[in-house]
Amino acid sequence: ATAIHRADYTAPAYWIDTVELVFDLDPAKTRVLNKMRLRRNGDVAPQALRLDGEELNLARVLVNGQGTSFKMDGNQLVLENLPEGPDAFDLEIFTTCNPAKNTKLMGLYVSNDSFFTQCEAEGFRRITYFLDRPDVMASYTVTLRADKAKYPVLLSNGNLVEEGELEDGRHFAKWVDPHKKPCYLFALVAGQLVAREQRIRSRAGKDHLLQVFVRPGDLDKTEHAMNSLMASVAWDEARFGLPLDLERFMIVATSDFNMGAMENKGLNIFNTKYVLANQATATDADFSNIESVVGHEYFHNWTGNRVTCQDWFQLSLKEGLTVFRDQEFSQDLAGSPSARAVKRIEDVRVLRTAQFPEDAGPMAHPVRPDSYIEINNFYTVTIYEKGAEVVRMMQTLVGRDGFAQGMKLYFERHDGQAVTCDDFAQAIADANPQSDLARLLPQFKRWYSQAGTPRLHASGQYDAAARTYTLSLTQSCAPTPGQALKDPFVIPVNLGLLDAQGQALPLQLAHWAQAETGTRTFVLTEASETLTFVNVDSAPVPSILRDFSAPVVLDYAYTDTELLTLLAHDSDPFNRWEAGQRLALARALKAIQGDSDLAQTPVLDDAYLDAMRQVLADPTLDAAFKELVLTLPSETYLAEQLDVVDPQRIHAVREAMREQLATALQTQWQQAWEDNRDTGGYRPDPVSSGRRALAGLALTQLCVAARRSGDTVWPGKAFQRFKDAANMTDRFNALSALVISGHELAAPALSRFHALFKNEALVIDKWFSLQAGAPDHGGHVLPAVRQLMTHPDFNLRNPNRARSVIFSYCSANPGAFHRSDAAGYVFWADRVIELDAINPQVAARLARALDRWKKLAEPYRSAAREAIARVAAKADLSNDVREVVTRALA
Ligand code: DPP
Ligand code: ZN
Repeated sequence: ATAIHRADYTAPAYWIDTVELVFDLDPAKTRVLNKMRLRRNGDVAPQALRLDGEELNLARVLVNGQGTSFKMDGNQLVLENLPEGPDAFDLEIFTTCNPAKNTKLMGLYVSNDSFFTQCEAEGFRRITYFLDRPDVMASYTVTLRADKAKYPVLLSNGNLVEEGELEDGRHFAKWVDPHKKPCYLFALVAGQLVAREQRIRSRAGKDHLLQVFVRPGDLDKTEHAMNSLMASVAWDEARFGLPLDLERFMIVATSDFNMGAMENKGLNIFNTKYVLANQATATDADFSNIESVVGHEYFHNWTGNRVTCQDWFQLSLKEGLTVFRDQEFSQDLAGSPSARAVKRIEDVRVLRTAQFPEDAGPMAHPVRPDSYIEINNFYTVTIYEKGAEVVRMMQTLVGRDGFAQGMKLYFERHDGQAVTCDDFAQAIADANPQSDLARLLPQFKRWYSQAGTPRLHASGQYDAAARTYTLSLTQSCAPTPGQALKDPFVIPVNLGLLDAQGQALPLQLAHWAQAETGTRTFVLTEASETLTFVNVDSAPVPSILRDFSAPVVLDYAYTDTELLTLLAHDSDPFNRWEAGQRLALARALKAIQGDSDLAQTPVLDDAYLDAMRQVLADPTLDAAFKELVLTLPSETYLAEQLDVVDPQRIHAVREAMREQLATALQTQWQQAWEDNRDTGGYRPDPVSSGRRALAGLALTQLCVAARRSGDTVWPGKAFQRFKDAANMTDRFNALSALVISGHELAAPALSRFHALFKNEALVIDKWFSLQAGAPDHGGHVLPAVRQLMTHPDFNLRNPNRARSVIFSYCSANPGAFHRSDAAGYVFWADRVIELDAINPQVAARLARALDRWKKLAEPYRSAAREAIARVAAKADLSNDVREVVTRALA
């Protein structure tokens, strides 16, 4: 496998204007007739046509209806004797493939007796020979033929123009997509499906048909997805003036899917996990994820499909922007400032627990990478979530209206094109010529080219006599693979100052005519800068990086007193939450780095516990916010703060903190439970789901406290709640409380849960995941995981199921995975190898579980390296896994 470099990009030697595809669908042998109209790209020197293909059986190639000579070069079909000159010519290729044997779930595959496709990034070449690159955009006409009884529904992109009967019980459907598209947006679906339908009229007065297709029996779980789709259509028109450009927009759910969902033009294909929900089977988190993923895929229709990527190095052009859009969508739907802040905190938590480690590890890469071996490995939190932060910073620098203007210019310039991240940034800047973004654009774009999480070091100096406050800001960024030195970034720093009582202080720089109140954005561009504020009446507490205005680590030596002030009074909810996290973090790190006996020396002091008591009892705070503040930093986040990681010590300290918080705040937890246990008729809105989240945390804490005291009342109540709950959120939270607290009632509850939901695959995923992710008590989790893998419901070939057991253990349960006997790593290596033979994309994700092995303390470090080396020593690894383990060992 060789690396592909961004610098090597050249335009395609041929354009494909039209594609006519005819499929004879059969699980074991599907026949594909591909008739294309091509022409030479006059801008490129004449050369052979090289078409990509993978695992195809080639039967025939015709040029302008005549047989022609061709040769194979690896996976490419090479045609050298094509008509010369600028005229278009026809190329007809006839191939067959075997969808039933396609366990990679890329290209055309069978799931539950239906056909689905996944073509992003390079799956179309598994369907037919093609110029499988996003800058080749063509018009598609697709005819599907299949047995009518087995495959009554036949779908592809665009509009249905014809359908009818064929002989032998077969039928056909013909679809025409009115928009040109790159082949990664091609899709087809065939099977026994039913649809929820909704007709809508847009603001512009156009009528559209929306459909959500699922297997018969799942129709009662499609209402939320449809509502989310309607909300998405309305939002994109209202916020960005972007209408739905198709008469018909379809979503189809499949239970076998590598990713979350896919934005194929007019025919989105979704993992069932992000479509199916009703209150009996889905949690509030599921409802919220469905809303954002439906939004995300829908928003791609403009940011991704109408304007697509020139090459896959530009992936964040569509993904960072579309994540930003789905985040804004969810925030706008959430409504209240508090609910918006909750969403922001959740998003930042993902960034910090997943992207920051990626940026500090062996797979670190810029938002726009310079090279890759396997593009599937670059669908990362850096491309998606950090990419979204980069777009968010642009909006901060040009303002919300300025950003909307920038988007408008972007579409005016580039609609129908395949473009680059530069083109996007240029459009936003050009629409805002007076902005800091326009002034600083080349430097700002370092966010696209430099990997690594910058550190922002801040320190403050108050001069009482001069009534000045000097804030020094210094930035740095650690080396990442291939990038030893970094130039300074453009960092928008949202700032406010508080006095010791928590009142906002006016902000006034020396050269300002007057003071400002509230939050101001200061744009840091140098390695070091100082801000001197004048007319400052008392020593301020700085509230830095409000709303997390840049994806950086902020170092500021806050005192406890300052943090308590921010926690109690900051007008910025994000920094209130952050202050609480910093208080917990400082205590956790001290205990982790010390060697105290945790049974003797409490990790948490009264100052912290009192502050948390006050938060819990504060009637002005929303339950959702309280739940976030009262949730301790994760083990993964704690590990990232340390140079040398002892996962067992981290786990022990965090568990001790949890127990202490549970015991010391029992009265308040009981009150929180009583106040929030009944949220009335189920609605997945932010207020009531916040209340359920807080009630769930309270119940867990009360069961944890009971474990300590031996009390049986709260576990009994949790069991009762588990049995009586009127919705999955409450039921699952009660079950989790028993599992997390390690109570003996967990076992009967788990078996009852399985019996209740044995026919609901997504609920059974939760059942597996909860057990594989449970806090380890004396090493019990790994044997339990091995046992789960022998359960009749376990199936390694189904990505959701594999993730629910193996990933929940290896990637999401550090305290159970990092065992001093190395058995967790042995298990990991075996599963990576086993999965790689089935589905390399999923295997490579699992391979990333040991990304941060170099930080581990002994004996974990050596054992982890040995496990990675064992995987790397395997001769026939996929490119996907090979790239991950090679980089890990480098
Ligand atoms: N493009 C898909 C998404 O992020 C993933 N392949 O929506
Ligand atoms: Zn996307």
